[in-house]
Amino acid sequence: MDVFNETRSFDPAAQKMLKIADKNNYETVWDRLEKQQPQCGFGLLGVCCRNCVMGPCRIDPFGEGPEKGACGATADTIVARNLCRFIAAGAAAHSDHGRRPAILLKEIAEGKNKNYFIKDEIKLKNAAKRLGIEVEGKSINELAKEVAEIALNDYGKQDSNPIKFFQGYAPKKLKEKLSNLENVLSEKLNKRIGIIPRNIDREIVDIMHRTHIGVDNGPLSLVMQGIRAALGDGWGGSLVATEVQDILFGTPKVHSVQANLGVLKENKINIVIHGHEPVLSEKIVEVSQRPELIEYAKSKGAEGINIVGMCCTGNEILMRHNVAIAGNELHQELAIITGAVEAMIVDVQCIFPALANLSNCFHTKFIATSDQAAFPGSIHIQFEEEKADEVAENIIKLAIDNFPNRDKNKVNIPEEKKEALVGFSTEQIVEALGGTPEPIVNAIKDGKIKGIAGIVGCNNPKVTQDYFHINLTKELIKRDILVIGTGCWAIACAKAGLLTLDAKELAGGGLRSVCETLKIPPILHMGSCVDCSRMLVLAGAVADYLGVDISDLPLFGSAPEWMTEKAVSIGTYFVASGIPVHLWPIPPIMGSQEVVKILTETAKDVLGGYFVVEQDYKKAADIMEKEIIEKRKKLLGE
Ligand code: BF8
Repeated sequence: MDVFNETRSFDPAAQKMLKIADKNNYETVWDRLEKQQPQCGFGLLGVCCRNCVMGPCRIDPFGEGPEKGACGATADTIVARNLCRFIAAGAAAHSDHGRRPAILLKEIAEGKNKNYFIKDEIKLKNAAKRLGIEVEGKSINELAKEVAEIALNDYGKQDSNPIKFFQGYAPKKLKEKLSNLENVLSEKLNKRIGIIPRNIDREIVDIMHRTHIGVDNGPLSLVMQGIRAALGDGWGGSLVATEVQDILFGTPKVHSVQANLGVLKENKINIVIHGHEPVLSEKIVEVSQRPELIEYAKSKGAEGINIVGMCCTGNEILMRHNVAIAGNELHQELAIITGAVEAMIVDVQCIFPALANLSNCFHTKFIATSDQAAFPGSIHIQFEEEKADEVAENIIKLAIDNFPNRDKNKVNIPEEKKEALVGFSTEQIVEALGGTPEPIVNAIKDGKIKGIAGIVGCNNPKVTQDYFHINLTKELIKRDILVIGTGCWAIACAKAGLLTLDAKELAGGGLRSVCETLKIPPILHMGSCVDCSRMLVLAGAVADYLGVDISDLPLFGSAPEWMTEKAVSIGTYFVASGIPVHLWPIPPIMGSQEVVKILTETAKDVLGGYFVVEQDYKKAADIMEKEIIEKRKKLLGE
């Protein structure tokens, strides 16, 4: 038994690969994190300010050193400003992702891009209706242009009205609640407070402005702007990404794929697509099936081309195609260490720059493709939407040409892989329910299901990889709580074999019977991290169906192994939409009692959602279950 590697990952495939890494001195994220110890205590508490060059300043949390920065900013101000900048970066990453497909949709509608076409006309029409567009008598291209223009306008308009995506998709009570809260807080602080997003980009710029030295120093005012930017992500940028990608590439349908490093094939050209944006990877999947490329692969001694996903690009592709997923965030280096990857193709977000060096230990071509992302040491092949077919073909050919360079002595593909049922878009869940949320509502009323937990987020080498994800999920289904989720959590569950109909055996009796009736697993994969918007839309649909606020529903969120700024944005828009959220590790806010109070107590009073931090998965499940039971009772008037 390798205890050391068991503390690094819960995944047997990862443990095997880490052994190989140790033996051969291949450096991984775990090694680099170890070298960072001890990490900066000021940074961990959020009390370090680098927003001007009178600094960097830091506040002594024990009251023995400086209590204020050079400008006079207190720990409360500094922590709130840092939190806001975290949210701004996360919301920017998600929302900028959404902009690309929206621009592409417009270009297709105008006939300017012939590489792509609209796959899901029903989704387009539904989106148009939601956005208040008259559908009758219009062509598909006319509708696509209007939807794209509304989306792009939500990024760029200068009036103060709510963004159209929020207006069209958010449930009634949430809109009322946030509008009332704006008035109440404005009166209380004697200062105008806005919470409903006016423009997806503007709320992010607003944060960068107000966190500049000498602007907003009020913790509550700052946190509210953070919430506004996060709502602009959840009900804006991420929602645009999900909706438009569904229109372009098809709304996911339930199907089965395989997950974990065992999906790499010894006899095929292995191409790993990693990152977040599916525009190029959709093309790679499509082009890789061309007979002439398969023949070309055979001419180099391979039996074919094996495209597999990693992280959220992987999730996007797996949701819409029968494409296996090699792993989540902490698997990205391990995939290369298998020695069997001809090319790792990356776009944006969550991609370790360390992949460049590691690839040099193998024959793997590390190929960057986005104009926004540079990875020193990588090969850059610029992706352009209008040349998508050509770029995809060039990349695949490069991978094929690299096959003869594979060193058979270095190939170590672990056998681990599991079947996983995926593709649970909101539409598929509603379809499984027979067209209305009624069966789920009834199951909650009957007590067969206590409520629903949405789990999201990353891996973080500070937490044993997948340990919290898997154990919390099992604990929740055992307690008759249906679990839905996205991102690296979903991949963790897929690798652990939890995304199957058989997983109902691990569920409590009530949830098991619901799974049997509806023929669904007790754990539903809803997509990539931008697809957390699917969870919002689903929660909103149930709230509107019952005529209640989302905060009245027995729901709880969790990000048990989070690490990115995007995860903070997601957690914040869940909380702002009325869903309490559990987090582990602790976010860098503990240096301010006031910010902690706003996020854990004030938020509960005014939004219904709030944050809670817990390191132990059983205790986290206790907290979630208790709240869910209370909400359920209240909802039923018990
Ligand atoms: O957007 S879960 S590590 S891959 S941030 Fe990144 Fe976190 Fe994974 Fe996807 Ni989401």
